[in-house]
Amino acid sequence: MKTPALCAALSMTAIAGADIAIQFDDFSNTDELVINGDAQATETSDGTVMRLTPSAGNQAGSVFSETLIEASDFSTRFSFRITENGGSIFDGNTSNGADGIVFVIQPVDSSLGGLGQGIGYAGIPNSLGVEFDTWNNSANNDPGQSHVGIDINGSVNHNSGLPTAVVTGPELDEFGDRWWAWVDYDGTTLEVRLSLDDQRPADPIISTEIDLVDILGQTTAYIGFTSATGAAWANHDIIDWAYGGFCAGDVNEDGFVDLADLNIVLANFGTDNLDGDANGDGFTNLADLNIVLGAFGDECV
Ligand SMILES: [Ca+2]
Ligand SMILES: [Ca+2]
Ligand SMILES: [Ca+2]
Ligand SMILES: [Ca+2]
Repeated sequence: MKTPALCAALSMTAIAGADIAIQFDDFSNTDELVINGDAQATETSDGTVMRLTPSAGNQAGSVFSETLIEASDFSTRFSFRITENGGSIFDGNTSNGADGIVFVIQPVDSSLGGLGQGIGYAGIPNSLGVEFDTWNNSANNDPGQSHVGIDINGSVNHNSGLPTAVVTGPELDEFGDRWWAWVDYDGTTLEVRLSLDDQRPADPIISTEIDLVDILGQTTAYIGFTSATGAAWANHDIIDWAYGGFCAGDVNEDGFVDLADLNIVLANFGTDNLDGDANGDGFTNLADLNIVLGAFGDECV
């Protein structure tokens, strides 16, 4: 399949950018962030992290981009560590770290939601949250102590009738581990991946359809994180973070647009096989080939 046109297109791929809007390898420089409540950059053995809450009771903190950023589609990757869990144990929990971390997209840079079970997110309108919840609150229909869920419009109640999703499995309540998370939204489907190493898993733990622009009421937003503590607590640290446009050409979803993706598109070319369908229109054809070539060589965030 070595047509002259294809070779020419491949040679141009060096100009393709990954469209990364936010990149923090650490948080020694927070000039481009708005930091609210009890959050502050803190030196730890992981380097200078963004400590959303310290290990103390009734804390709440948030951090957001200082500018509005495109949110109609996106990919983001971050790692976090929750340490020094302490406080009371009740409400069906078996250890005392609380309350977790929420990745949040919403339209006000100073937003900070409720303490404790609110995870710093409760009550923020026109918002999407991906919660990494470490404390069982029966009042919120939490499925157990450690879980990952999608929150909409400031509600942390998993039984609110909103298009939320929640899964158990990752043992966030082991505490002390470094977790890597990936959240990808192609304009239709939101996917969440989680791992104890920096290798992006093939399969998401959550995949759910949402209309984020409808939720936000706009196409741009402030992007960041919230956390809180209550009668139980922990340090909630974001170690590193990147955010950019959805990596459209990555049809095998391994975090890179490369020869593997090109081969998948070519192998399915002219069919309605979705494996090579980069633009989600139900067909694998020239439009998808152009997307892969346009992003060829990109590493997704
Ligand atoms: Ca909870
Ligand atoms: Ca929850
Ligand atoms: Ca790929
Ligand atoms: Ca297509």
